[in-house]
Amino acid sequence: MSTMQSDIGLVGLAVMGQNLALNIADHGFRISVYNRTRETTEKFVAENPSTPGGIQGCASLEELVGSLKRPRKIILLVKAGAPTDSVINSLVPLLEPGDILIDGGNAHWMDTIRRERDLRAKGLRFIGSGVSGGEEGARWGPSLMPGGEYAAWKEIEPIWTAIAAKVDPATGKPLTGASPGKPIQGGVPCTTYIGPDGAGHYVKMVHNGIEYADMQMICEAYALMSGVLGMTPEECSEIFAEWNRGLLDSFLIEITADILRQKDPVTGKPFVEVVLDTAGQKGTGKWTSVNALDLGTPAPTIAEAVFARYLSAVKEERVEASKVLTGPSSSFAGDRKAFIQAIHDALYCSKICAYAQGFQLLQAAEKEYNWKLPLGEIAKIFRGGCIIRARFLQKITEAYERNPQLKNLLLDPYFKNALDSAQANWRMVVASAAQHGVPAPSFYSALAYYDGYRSERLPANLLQAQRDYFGAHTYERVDAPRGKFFHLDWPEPGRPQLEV
Ligand code: NBP
Repeated sequence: MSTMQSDIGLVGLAVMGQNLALNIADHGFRISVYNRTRETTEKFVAENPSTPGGIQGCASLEELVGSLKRPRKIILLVKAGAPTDSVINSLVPLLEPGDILIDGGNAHWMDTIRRERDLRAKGLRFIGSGVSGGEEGARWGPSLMPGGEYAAWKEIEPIWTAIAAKVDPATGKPLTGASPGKPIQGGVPCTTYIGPDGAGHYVKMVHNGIEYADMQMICEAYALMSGVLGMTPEECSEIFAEWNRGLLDSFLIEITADILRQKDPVTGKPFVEVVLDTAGQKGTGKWTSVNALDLGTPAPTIAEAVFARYLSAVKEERVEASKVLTGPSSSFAGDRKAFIQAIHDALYCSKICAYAQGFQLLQAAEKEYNWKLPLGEIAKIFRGGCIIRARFLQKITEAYERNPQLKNLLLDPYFKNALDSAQANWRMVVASAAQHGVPAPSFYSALAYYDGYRSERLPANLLQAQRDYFGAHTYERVDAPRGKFFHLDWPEPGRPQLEV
């Protein structure tokens, strides 16, 4: 065993743990690593003998804890849920007051709130840090969303800012080109202190909810190109590649262009045509939607994206239904080029709405959990490393810089103008999708959210009257102050109207 003390430790050497450990060691920090299955640790250390910082393999948690500088800092990258609690329980007796545990897994934020509170009672510090960007992000620079005690954050900040993705300060574009032992130098790091206890994991969850919507909207654009215009995957790929040079420039559009031109190595057919149309999920989109319902905040486009995956999952039922249920059989007779531009605009407008909903949810969570979330900074750290990184994020950053009190992104002048100029096309695409029977739930829902949010008066007046009628739930009047409730003594159903 080496006598040299490590800067940080890491437990859990699956995909994320191995890549994050290499990233940390590349930045000159010495790291001790431990994995429950010992062979994994031995193989990993043997395969990576020389990194700038050095990697020390540990056969036990005792050895790991003993190898660290004080206060000890240990990252957990094990399966979220019970395994995380199990590792924490094993570590607690080995630690000293002031030591810091950092959970980099996809924990539910309420678990993080609980763990932080329980560990604080034991004199230990706990950071729940969202880590976004998958395997590639972990290796070359993820977006990192840490929440917990501020002083504990200050202890890990030098490592977090070193290993995070970096963006160009002038353009906001991610800096690329890192290689083993040669990480990116300079740039603005994609990490910032998010807030107390579960705030970091909460923001990571909402990031994932937005990611669900982003992916679904791109799929709908593809469905319209193929379903309405009859375009081949290769033709769609060219359009996405072109869009990636404009306003929609983003990681997800870029990989969509790649995927659509990929051939299946077995059959030679376009790869997407041999992939079964049922989507899986790990639950963060559902958590986001459930929490939006709990907090009473509209996030319909994010929820639609989750429901779209559920609908995709009932494949056998859909195959049966397709033989029974009918739809329109209209063919497209318009200007194809103009329609493609309209799909672009519909995607852009819907994307603005999905982000507006995600950020509105963050604002609701601030009130619910007593946080002060740095919304502009959050948009900044999404610009690099993470799955939703996009040129567009720079505009959200600028919106919050212009007005830190912004109530909804739709109200920012940049986004208002974008919606003004693109909405005719957006409406046309939604109408065409309905006319051609192509399901585009996130486009529809985003448009309904936009129209609902900009409505001075919604039909909730009738709804409230219905509630008062059958349940005496009371109603507020347009000619009385808000918060003053009335009840009408309704007649029995079918009886004559009340005399006035
Ligand atoms: P997994 O989520 O597949 O977890 C596997 C790791 O957990 C292995 O190291 C395994 O050890 C360890 N583990 C388990 Br399972 N039960 C354990 C226990 N009771 N005690 C100790 N160790 C235990 O790994 P991953 O895909 O690398 O993800 C790690 C975390 O990062 C997860 O929370 C995940 O949600 C999150 N995340 C993943 C991604 C991604 O793209 N994969 C992105 C962002 C965040 P073993 O080798 O002995 O079985």
